[in-house]
Amino acid sequence: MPTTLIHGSRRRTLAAVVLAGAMTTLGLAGCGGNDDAAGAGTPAPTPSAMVATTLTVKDPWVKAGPAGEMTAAFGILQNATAADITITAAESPASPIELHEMTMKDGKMVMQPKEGGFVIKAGGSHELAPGGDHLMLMKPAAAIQPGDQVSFTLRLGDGTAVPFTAIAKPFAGAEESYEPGMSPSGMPMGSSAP
Ligand SMILES: [Cu+2]
Repeated sequence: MPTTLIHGSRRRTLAAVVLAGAMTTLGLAGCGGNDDAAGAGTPAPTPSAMVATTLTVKDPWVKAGPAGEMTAAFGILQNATAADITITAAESPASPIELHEMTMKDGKMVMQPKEGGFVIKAGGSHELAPGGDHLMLMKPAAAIQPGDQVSFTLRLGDGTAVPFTAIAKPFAGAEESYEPGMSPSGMPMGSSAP
């Protein structure tokens, strides 16, 4: 019996110490400010991790259009690294952005959010083009005029941010009302992408 009591009291002491420790940590996190918050979010901010990601966007452009109307951004995503890169999300001050793909549904090409994001194979490239994968500007806050520079940030699977700037161009084929007639064979135009 005495042994049990000792064990019991030791447990309580340990628990109290652990609890005190947890409270101290909580207190620090609450008052520590931005340094703590930033450090907690990034597992290992080593310099090598920063340069390991080399994703570039070649010839980026965005379809000019009026405020409030969906439009899309395109370009060629190039992966210069030896590992596949996944783009999980994109942002822009100009509009909320979604990653979209075109798919055949009931004999018609329609667009939908891309499950799992855009994957760019190691050493490869992935084209975002009208009729294929694209960055959808869901609701531009202001009109996008030809010649405008629109900034974007791609979010990669490892949390890396890849900023790029696209130039606005007029484009006759309305991405969001894409019809199979645009391609003579009726094949999805995105199939020409590598
Ligand atoms: Cu779309």
